[in-house]
Amino acid sequence: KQIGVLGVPMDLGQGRRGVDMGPSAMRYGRLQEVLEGLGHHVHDYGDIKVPVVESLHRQPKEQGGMGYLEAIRTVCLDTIEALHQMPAGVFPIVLGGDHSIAMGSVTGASRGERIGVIWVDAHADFNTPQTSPSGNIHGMPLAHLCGLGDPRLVDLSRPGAKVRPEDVVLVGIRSLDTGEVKLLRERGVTVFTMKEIDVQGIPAIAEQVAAQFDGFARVHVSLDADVLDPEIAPGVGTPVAGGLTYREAHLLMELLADAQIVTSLDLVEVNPILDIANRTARMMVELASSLLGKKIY
Ligand code: DIR
Ligand code: MN
Ligand code: MN
Ligand code: MN
Repeated sequence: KQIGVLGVPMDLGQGRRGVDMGPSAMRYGRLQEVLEGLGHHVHDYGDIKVPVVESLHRQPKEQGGMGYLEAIRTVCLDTIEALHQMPAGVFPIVLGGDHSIAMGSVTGASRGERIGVIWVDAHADFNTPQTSPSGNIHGMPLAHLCGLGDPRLVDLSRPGAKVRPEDVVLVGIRSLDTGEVKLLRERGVTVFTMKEIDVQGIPAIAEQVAAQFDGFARVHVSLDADVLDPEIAPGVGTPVAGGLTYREAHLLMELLADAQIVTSLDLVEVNPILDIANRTARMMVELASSLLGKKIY
């Protein structure tokens, strides 16, 4: 494959500093060498410019992270533009940054067409500014991709939803806000919580995901590091106990690779300041290599 790597060092979508260093941490974790070792050709397009928090003036009346909405919007638009610059047929890997970058990455990867989304996360990120208890925009990208919430984040590059809620599958969920539960049910999103993973196992879930996206020209995996158990991925801003094990996470990526449906990937929410010796970034690199076809036999 031809792979295009793009860094989006965004930390405006949430409050814990350091997630802007995620792209560097995954590059230091040898993302490019590992993927080239699998026989892929990798071109790194560098980083999107993201304003530092200290340079922004927040409106005091705007609660929480909503004060950074305009800056996040601009970064997402630049991300879309950068992805559109990649030649068609390139497999984009977008390095976060917090998960608010996915409004840009998924929109850019879709190239204006129908796209399936596999959102692998402890959280659903399906809040709107109205339902969000935190005001953090990294808890809202999937809702905005589905057309819900603030029009300034919904109408990126063109008006309206970029993803149909019935084309979204959540995997690894174990923390939902009340408003999210209601919206997810109303919109008909497919949700595999940790309970379903425990009961059915990863193979049955991977099979259902592959069946749902059979025949799709574009399927995007958005991988939030906090889906992993905090014991193996401590470098995240919002850890939740009881996450995917090393083996479950790899098996999911391997089975998605076997299904040959995935056409783009985000690796987000790695926070090196909270990490132990870059463990979480290296884990994300390993998972990317499993998704991109690593086989030992
Ligand atoms: C919570 C946490 N649902 C919120 N979301 C996180 O702030 O909206 N997403 N941590 O990754
Ligand atoms: Mn200024
Ligand atoms: Mn997330
Ligand atoms: Mn999360």
